[in-house]
Amino acid sequence: MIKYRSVYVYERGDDKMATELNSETVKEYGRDAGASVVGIAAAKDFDLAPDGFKPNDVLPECHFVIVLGATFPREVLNDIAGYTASRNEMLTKMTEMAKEVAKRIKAAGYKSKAISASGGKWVEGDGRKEQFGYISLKHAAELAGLGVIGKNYLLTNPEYGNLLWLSAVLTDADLIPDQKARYAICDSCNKCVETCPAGALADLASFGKKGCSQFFKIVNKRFEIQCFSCRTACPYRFGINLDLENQEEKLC
Ligand code: B12
Repeated sequence: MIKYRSVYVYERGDDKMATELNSETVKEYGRDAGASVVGIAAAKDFDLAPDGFKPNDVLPECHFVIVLGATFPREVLNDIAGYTASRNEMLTKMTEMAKEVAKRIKAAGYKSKAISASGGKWVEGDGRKEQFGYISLKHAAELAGLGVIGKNYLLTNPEYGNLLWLSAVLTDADLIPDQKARYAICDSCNKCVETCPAGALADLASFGKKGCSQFFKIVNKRFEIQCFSCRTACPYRFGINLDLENQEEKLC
């Protein structure tokens, strides 16, 4: 067996050369690709995801989900055109990052599948075709310890608030999952729910996709996202001032 940095090269039963990956190595792949945060979730913990949207539905051999997150400048929250352009750029970047990590994992001899930041399948529902991601990236990020999902239905991270964009990589490599965050946010705060012009956050159990989608518009042949108040209304949009030594802390 040859040790190279934190990577071991060994013979697999199927005679294929494989590099033994560990969690730190794949996180390094993520950071090398440009991610600011990387977490690992176990595929078996997605039992509450609907059938068809579990990691094993996408990659049957999947054991772990590596979740990548990166942020964008706060200033873009000040105008619609800047926000839309930055969002488009970030979604492309996040997808590229996932592809890069998946490629390196594959090169090490493991199965991998990139989950793009915005792609998904179109499914009939609610009187129209709706787009669903292959897996829910924010649930994946929550399981990977990258933060908690607030009433605004967004993943909120201690360092980057709700301004993270996400992508992921599924793999059959044997990794160690991160611990789920144990702190809670929101409590009696209802700012996002009250601010949402579509009332999309009124029922926590069912996000109002249709209402929210009305703010994704084509104006003068240009795509515009005209609302992101679920992000800006949150007191923790730029981060949660947490005492991470004491994760039981309650906020808001
Ligand atoms: C389609 C889509 C939309 C649609 C529908 C949104 C929706 N919430 O369903 C529209 C166009 C309306 C939209 C709007 C926005 N979106 Co959007 N969207 C997506 C996309 C591409 C797919 C979502 C999806 O279908 N997931 C799969 C389905 C099955 O999951 P779900 O509907 O969320 O899950 C429900 C159940 O199925 C179940 N569930 C599903 N999986 C699991 C797993 C576990 C473990 C559990 C317990 C439960 C569970 O729980 C949910 C409640 O019932 C994702 C990228 C992705 N792949 O996740 C981005 C994504 C969720 N969007 C994102 C963002 C930022 C937005 C906007 C803020 C954009 C904007 N206006 O600026 C808004 C606001 C959304 C909000 N507050 O939730 C980010 C969220 C980042 C973050 N920090 O949380 C994502 C992750 C994109 C990205 N790559 O970063 N979006």
